[in-house]
Amino acid sequence: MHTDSLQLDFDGHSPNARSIELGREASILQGFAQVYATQLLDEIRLMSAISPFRHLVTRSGHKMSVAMTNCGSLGWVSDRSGYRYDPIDPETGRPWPAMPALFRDLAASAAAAAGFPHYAPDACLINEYRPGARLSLHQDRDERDRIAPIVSVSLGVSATFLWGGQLRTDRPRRIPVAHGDVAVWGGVDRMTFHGIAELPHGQHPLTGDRRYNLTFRVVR
Ligand code: MD3
Ligand code: FE
Repeated sequence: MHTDSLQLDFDGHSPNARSIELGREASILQGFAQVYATQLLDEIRLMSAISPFRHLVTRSGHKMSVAMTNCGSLGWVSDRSGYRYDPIDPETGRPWPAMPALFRDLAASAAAAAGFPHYAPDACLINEYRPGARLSLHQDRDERDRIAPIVSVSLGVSATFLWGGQLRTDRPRRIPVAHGDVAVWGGVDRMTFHGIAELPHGQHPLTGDRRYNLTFRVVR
């Protein structure tokens, strides 16, 4: 799609949505999720009452500054033994909350709008950023399927997305991501190094000083 300066309506989703291309199979659909934001945040609140946000520890013993929880049949977790997808929340001993229909439908329609039809994620990682929280450059490589896209939904305070290359040493581009933006990365761009710069102090009417990010994945 070459829609940089085009006004799109994405099947009536969001009248103000525009698409920015980052790579051949990577794009940001600006504002795509904006009309669903209140409902998405309500769902996050309900789910985090079942499986609370927590600061995971990496294999090296470093506590992550981003707090995380999951929904769907699998959830991403990290501890001293490494990273994995687990059907059980290790904190509660219970399955993760089910993925809400709104989440599934939004992820599938964003993927379709970006050129990936029939998207059916089995995991959704939910990240919570407070001021100062960051995610250093990494690849998402714990999923069996390394072609199916990852769909990411940004909510609340704006952040700077770091878009690297195929090597950790490639200098990243800095791309602002705002409330309601949806990013879709698949195919040749799926293994790109990426991260989030330290969240600045800011305020959003729906989230206060926080940013939330949903990342949908096809794990199995
Ligand atoms: C580009 N989250 O949870 S999502 C993560 O905003 C993660 O919380 C960030 O990276 C966040 O793993 C960024 C955007 C994203 C996700 C996966 C990608 C970008 C990607 C995979 C390949 C290339
Ligand atoms: Fe990632």
